[in-house]
Order: sequence, then structure tokens, then C-alpha cells
Amino acid sequence: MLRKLAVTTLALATLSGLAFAQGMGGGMGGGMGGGMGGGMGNPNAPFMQRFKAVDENGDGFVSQAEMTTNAENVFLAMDADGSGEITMEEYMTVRMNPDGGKNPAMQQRKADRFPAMDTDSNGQVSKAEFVNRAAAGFAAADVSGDGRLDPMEFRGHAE
Ligand SMILES: [Ca+2]
Ligand SMILES: [Ca+2]
Ligand SMILES: [Ca+2]
Repeated sequence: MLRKLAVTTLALATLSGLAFAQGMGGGMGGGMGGGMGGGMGNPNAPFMQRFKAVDENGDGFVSQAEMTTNAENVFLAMDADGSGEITMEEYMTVRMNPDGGKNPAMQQRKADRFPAMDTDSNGQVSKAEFVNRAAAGFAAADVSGDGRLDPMEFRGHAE
């Protein structure tokens, strides 16, 4: 199981290209290597994989800065042609959740999210639009209002 998830993550990193590898290298490596076996809930749950990838300093919380950094890296990974804008096609091609691609309902929810991110409605999502959306998501997910997300709050954000 561990092996399978690791391979899936690796495949995603490869798929997403050099920008993703450069941007996420540190966080991904640290999260996967160091965070495993931290004992927080089920470390194999897909959202925990994501949580550890985003929690760059490994303190068990995702800060606003970590969320922003992650959003920028995710944006670069999604922008396959490097145009600085994500098209609907680019957005739907990249699977952020290893299980997401197999789940039509989740794909639909993802598709529904695109116009919400495209705040100027030009049919593409710019980096600013994407990061702003992540920041808004962070605020919404921070139920306790302490400026950081614990795994459960993060899960609420991710799903
Ligand atoms: Ca952190
Ligand atoms: Ca693009
Ligand atoms: Ca736009």
C-alpha cells in the first residue's frame, strides 16, 4: 500500500513536469520521507499524503504561507504549456488526488470549481486567480481561526 502510493506520487511528479519537480521537490521529499509514520490518523489516507506535501516545515499544520507556496507550485504543475494561465483542459488533465481521476463525481466537482476560480471569466485561470482561490479556501477551512490548518481542517478544505 505504501509502495503503491509512493509510486503514484512519483508518477504524478513526473507527469507534471520539471516545474513541479523543482517547486515541490523539497516539500514532497520531506513530507514523504520524514513525515511517514508520524502517527497522525491514517498516514495512508490520500488527504494525509497531500497534507504532508503541503506542510513543508513538517510541524503538523499548514500555514497560509505554505498553502500559498503549494498553490503556486500546483499552478506551475498544471500550466502544461507554460502560458501563465490554466485552461480548463490543463486543469482537468492534472490529477491532484491519486484517487480523483477514477471518481466521476469528484471530477465533476473539480470541473465545477474552474469557473469559480476564473474570477474575471476569461476562460482561463491566472496564477493570481488560483492563489487567491487557495487563500480563500484556507480562510474557509480554518474553522478554529488560529491561522493554520490541522489535518482535519485541511481535509475539509481538500474535499
Ligand atoms: Ca507547517
Ligand atoms: Ca496554460
Ligand atoms: Ca481568468
